[in-house]
Amino acid sequence: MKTPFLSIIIPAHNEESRLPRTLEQVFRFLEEQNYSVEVIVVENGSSDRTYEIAKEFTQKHPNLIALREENRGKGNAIRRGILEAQGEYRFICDADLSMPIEELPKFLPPTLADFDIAIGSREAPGAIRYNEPSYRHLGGRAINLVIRMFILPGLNDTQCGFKCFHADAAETLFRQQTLPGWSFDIEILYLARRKKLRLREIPIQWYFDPESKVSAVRDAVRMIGDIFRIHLNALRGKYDLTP
Ligand SMILES: Nc1nc2c(ncn2[C@@H]2O[C@H](COP(=O)(O)OP(=O)(O)O)[C@@H](O)[C@H]2O)c(=O)[nH]1
Ligand SMILES: [Mg+2]
Repeated sequence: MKTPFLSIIIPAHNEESRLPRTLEQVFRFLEEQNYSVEVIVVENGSSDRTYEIAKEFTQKHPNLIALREENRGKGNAIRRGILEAQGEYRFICDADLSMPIEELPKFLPPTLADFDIAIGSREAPGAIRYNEPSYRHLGGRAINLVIRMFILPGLNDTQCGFKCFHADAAETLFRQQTLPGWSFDIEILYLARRKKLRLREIPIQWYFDPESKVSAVRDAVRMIGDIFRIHLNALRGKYDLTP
């Protein structure tokens, strides 16, 4: 296949219940688009049939690639998918489709122009959150406050699972990624800012899904350690930060 316009990267861990419906919705949507696209599911560490299900879908959809990553963690899966992708634009998409796939054009030309990275935001003006219990929203806001105070001032939602990268930005940033887990977004956005890439926040519609793999307390504590690690890496010259 010649370079596709778009690669959609779906990280999947124990997603046998959510993945089939998501893939069906994604491919139904893509049938109506007039650009070339590849879809890449990256599974790791599952104890269920997630990978087998993705493989089965490849028989119906030749532009679907199912990858199994050896190293654990969402960050490792995303990095593998992004760097194996060929698309001019590379879109990360959570397997629960908590953002309806119909929102995708907001992240792409011709709707969006002059950007290197476009991140879905559940906080930007115009965003709508559906069904989210207030304790979850509050927890998320507390984590975001820490992120804004210590590493990414001004960014009101760094953890949303829907982000689009131009191929050049994707290659530059993900080759430098060191974090294997949930905090990879923070490292990538930190690098993007230091490198003065053009970052856009896209307000989205977002539906709360109670089936979450994030453990509020454990992952929040780990995230604080990861913020520290990013600053340390930068101080030690581990990143290429030239704009
Ligand atoms: N490949 C891979 N995907 C993961 C891992 N952990 C989470 N994910 C995926 O990350 C996405 C978001 O997970 P979800 O449980 O919906 O988290 P939440 O919406 O942030 O609460 C889903 O597509 C998960 O399958 C992991 O260790 N490996
Ligand atoms: Mg989710």
